[in-house]
Amino acid sequence: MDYYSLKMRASQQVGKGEQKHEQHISGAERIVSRESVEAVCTAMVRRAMTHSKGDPDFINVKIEKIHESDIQVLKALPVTRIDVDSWQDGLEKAFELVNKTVCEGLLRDNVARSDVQGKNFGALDDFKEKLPELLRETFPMRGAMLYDIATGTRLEPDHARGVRATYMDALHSSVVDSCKNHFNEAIVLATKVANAPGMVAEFCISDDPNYITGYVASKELGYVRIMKMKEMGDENGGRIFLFDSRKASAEECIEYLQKKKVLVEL
Ligand code: WAQ
Ligand code: MG
Repeated sequence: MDYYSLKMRASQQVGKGEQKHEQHISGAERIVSRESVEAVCTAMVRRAMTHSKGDPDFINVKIEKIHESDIQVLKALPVTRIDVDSWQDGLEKAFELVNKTVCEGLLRDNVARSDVQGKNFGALDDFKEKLPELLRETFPMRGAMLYDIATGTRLEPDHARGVRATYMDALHSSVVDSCKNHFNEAIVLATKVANAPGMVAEFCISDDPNYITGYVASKELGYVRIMKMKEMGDENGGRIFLFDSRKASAEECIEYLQKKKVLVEL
C-alpha cells in the first residue's frame, strides 16, 4: 500500500517596512493512506484558518507519495506519569531524570570519569546545573536543540532554528482531527526521536501558554509525562535532544530526524 505525507504550515505577515516578517501561526503533518488524503488536507486547512494565533495570509500544503518499503514502523514508547504539587517540583524532577539518564549512559558505556570531566560538564553531577540554561536557550527556537553530551556543544546547523523531527505519524491514524492533541503528537515525535542514531534522551515543554504538562523520554525511560512543568500562562517552551557523538555522527542523526519516514504503533 502506498502512503502520502501531508505537511501544512501557515503564517502571517506582521510589522511594517524594515520590521516586516512572517510570523508562524500553525503547522501540522501526517502520513496517511490514499483514501484519507483529501479529508486530512481539508482538516489541515481548517486548523490553519481557525487558529487562535491569528488569521493566516499564507498557507502551504505539501503532499508527497511515500512507498511503504521506505517506512519504519516503531512501537510507541511506554507511557508513565508523574504527578507533582507545583511546576517547580515538576521541572526539578525532569532535570533529575534527564541527568540520571545522561550520567548512567556515560557510565554504562565505560566512559572514564576523568574523560567526562575533561571534556564536558566538569563533573557528572553538574550536568543537572547546565539544563536550565540550555532550556532558556531553546525558548526562541522553532525546532529543537541538539546537544552533544560527549563534548558539551550544540550541533544544530542553524542555532536560531534548531533541528526539526519530521515525516512521522501514528499508524492507522485515520481519525481526521483538526484540533491539536498535544499528547498524541508528542508520543509520536518522542518515539521517533528516541530511535534516532546516538540519541540519549529528550526533554520537552510546550510553548502553548495553556499547556503545562511536559515530558522527558528515552528508550530506557520510556515516555514520562510530568503533569506540571511550567506556570500557567507562560508562553515559553522548548525541546532539547541529548545526543552522544561517540555513538553516531550528527549528520546521521539529523538525517534520521528530518528524512526517515516513521509510523508509530500506539
Ligand atoms: N521537531 C523538533 N522540535 C520541535 C518540533 C519538531 N517537530 N515541534 C516543536 N518543536 C519544539 C519547538 O521549539 C517548540 O517551541 C517546542 O518544541 C514545543 O513544541 O504528555 O505541545 O508543539 O501531555 O508546543 C507535550 C505533551 C506537548 C505532554 C508538547 O510541544 C503530554 C508540545 P510544542
Ligand atoms: Mg506549541
